[in-house]
Amino acid sequence: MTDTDALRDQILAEIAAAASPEALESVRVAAMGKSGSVTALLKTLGGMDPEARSEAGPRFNGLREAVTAALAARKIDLETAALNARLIAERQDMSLPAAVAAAGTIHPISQVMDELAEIFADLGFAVASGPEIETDWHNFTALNIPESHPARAMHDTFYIAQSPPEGKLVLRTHTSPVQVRTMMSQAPPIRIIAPGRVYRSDSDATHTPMFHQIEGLVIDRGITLAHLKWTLETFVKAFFEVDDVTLRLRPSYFPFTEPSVEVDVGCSWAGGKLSIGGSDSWMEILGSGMVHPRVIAACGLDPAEWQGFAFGTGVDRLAMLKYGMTDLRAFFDADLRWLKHYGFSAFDVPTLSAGVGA
Ligand code: 2NL
Repeated sequence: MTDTDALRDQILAEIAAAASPEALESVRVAAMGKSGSVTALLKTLGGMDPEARSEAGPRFNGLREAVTAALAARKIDLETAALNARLIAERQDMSLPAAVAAAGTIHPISQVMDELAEIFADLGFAVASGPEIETDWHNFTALNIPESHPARAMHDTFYIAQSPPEGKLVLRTHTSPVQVRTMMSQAPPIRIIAPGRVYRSDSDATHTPMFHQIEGLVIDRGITLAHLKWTLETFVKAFFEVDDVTLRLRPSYFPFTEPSVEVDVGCSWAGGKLSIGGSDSWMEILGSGMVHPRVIAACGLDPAEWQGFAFGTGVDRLAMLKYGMTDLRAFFDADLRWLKHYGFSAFDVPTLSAGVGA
């Protein structure tokens, strides 16, 4: 055995014994680095006579190639082993459930708002929103309720004490100012619903100082009471999931509509339980009418060219009628047991088929 063979066997044994990429790198530097053993051997070729060099050259190069190949092979082995170890350590069980069940529930008011948006979106209505602190002009004056008009007192308004001199600020008493703003900023035709919080200074078993309202507005040419009746009928059928609804339109008065109608839905109380449909009994569900020409003019449109209808109702009341709650105040108590009982799953798509009538 030559010295070269002995050196090769020693280096190959060190390579085989290297247990980590760092250890392998130390072996490589000790053999092939600038002052490594193989490098030193190769350097001696320069000082040999031609005969000795032609014998030693192939032997030394054979050594270099064997060491290079063994280093490369061991490097791959160590990298593969490291990757396998990592894959085992970071193993994920893909069959485990993605998440634990959500603890919270969707509040019935949010659910009903989603249902309403869904129903009216199908009819071509967009959802509009606006500020909850309003000018007295947008909340009252534009709606044909002038200062000193008794209708202002009807609304139990919360006034903001620090109002600017150019006009009093109020907490909006209805979502009508959203529609006023839409008429002033968008060209007709307009088809919108305006759901949201409204405020009135009133508090008992059936009134809370903050409650939720939804109003709807259509402005176009040639709009009549017939369009209003069809729209409300289609809405009530979809919301209460009944086909044989009967609506009763009663003459009424709102300053912002002329004529004004209150809308009752036929229902029955068989077995002490409310069900929508038929005409045994009547339940008032909406106020509505043809938008007053003065309101159209106040919003900058020509009432000779543009007509429309509007309606408004309480979201909290609609939720109670559909899902069977009896006390309005419980909506705002944040009682977890109530929310678990009446709330909806966060993963529910707002379907129209979860009500007591389903
Ligand atoms: C009700 C009645 C109603 C309207 C709201 C309205 C809005 C504009 C113009 C004309 Cl911008 N009208 N809204 C019309 C009739 C009735 O609400 O009982 N709400 C709880």
